[in-house]
Amino acid sequence: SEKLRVPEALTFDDVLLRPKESRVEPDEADVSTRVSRNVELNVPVLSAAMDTVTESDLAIAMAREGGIGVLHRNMTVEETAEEVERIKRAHELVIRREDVVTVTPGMTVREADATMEREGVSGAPVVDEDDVVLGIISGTDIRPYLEVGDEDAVREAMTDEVITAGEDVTAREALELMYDHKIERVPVVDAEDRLVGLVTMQGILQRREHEQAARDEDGRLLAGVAVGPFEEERAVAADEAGADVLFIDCAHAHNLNVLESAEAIKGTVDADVVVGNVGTREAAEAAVDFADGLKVGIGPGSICTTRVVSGAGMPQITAVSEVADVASAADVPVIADGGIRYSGDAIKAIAAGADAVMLGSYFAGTDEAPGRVITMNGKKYKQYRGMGSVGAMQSGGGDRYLKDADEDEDFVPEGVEAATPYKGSLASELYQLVGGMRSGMGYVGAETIPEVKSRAEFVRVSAAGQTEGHPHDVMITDEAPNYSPD
Ligand code: RVP
Repeated sequence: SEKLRVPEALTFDDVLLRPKESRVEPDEADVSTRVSRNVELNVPVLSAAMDTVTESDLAIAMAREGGIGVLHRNMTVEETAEEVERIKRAHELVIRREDVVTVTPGMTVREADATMEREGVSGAPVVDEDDVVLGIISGTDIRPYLEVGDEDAVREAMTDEVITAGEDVTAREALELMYDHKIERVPVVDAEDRLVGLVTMQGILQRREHEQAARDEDGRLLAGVAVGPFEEERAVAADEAGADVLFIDCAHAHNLNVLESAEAIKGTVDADVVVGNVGTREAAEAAVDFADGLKVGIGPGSICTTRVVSGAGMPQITAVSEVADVASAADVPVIADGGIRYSGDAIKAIAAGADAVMLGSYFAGTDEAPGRVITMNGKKYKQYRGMGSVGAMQSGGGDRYLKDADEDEDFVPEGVEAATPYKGSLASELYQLVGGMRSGMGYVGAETIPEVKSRAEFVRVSAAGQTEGHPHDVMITDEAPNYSPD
């Protein structure tokens, strides 16, 4: 019958990248990309908005390595704002006034020392009652050279020819001041010499360690936030707290109520708004005019049971390529969300048309993910659960998978609760992921992410070819850092 003349849809294991002529050395490939119309990343990777994956710790680690973390929304709106603020405060060049430890000129040296020791700092600006910077006092470690007694006033013991910087100071200017004057901290002051912040040598060196970091215009780490399609309040709070990208967090965004609300949210915030999830050309067309990015994935997730529970879904390679056809014509970035187990899957998703990839299970076992390490049969694991699982829905995320769920109504879950092997630091996991993607770029001869999208070609893989692609006919004796046989 006509009804059964159906199109084929493919996923990761159905395809491979066709090797092509190349001069691209993997370590020279440029993996920077756009995650949304106005936000750029240095590596094309996002961490999933799930309560066992992304809170501020993991988001900070992601942005330090050049990607972006998307905060989950199983928390109050106030907590969302606080989490965004934590990300934005990490790594700031200028420590903000409220976080700077100061002393007053009338304190004794003993009192000032006690304050500095308690706060764990080795020097502090001295300010008067109007917050005007009068001097700076350094900790006991360098004071023996000066003739200062414990009961002397700070006024007598401080350096009063204090070097300060203006509010628009750059890292380079601050470093020059520090070298020229052999100092380790520079108070930042406004036009009236009032303290507005502090730049420290330690802070600058820390930033240098993370040159790859993904930052906003003010040099702060990027922050992504998931908001429910009808959660305007959370969207506004996250936006005001400084979020760079909001992700409309919905299992089926091709729902007209969801789209209308997402468009309204887009109209009220400064942050970019990525709409998802979608999985078809038609859904992409419905959102592409107002969305700053489209996120693709209907059912591919490792903990997701949407396809078995609802009977609906789209294999991910086909879903990404359908959406990308529409999005690229409108110059809107596409994110492939879910189902990525190996680095090869990630670069296949980009070859199919994505600009970046989002992963959950891959990061859930890292140190920075929420939750503790558990040991079963001598192996270490961390908890990982779908946001549509009973456990996650009971703790607040109910409206993603089940609209209008009554509190005491039974849930119809679309996800499971699971454990995933413990993996160590996020940085080393991400390094393996991006390293494998770079190798793929070498094989297809693409120097940049846009070139992967335009240049890569797929071949179809049979079941025999699929078996051939994994280690076979051997017994693995040592685990590789980027391969485990499920
Ligand atoms: P994976 O990386 O395969 O673990 O997939 C993570 C993705 O799965 C998430 O980004 C989200 O789109 C989806 N997800 C999260 N919870 C559920 C569910 O309970 N069905 N699905």
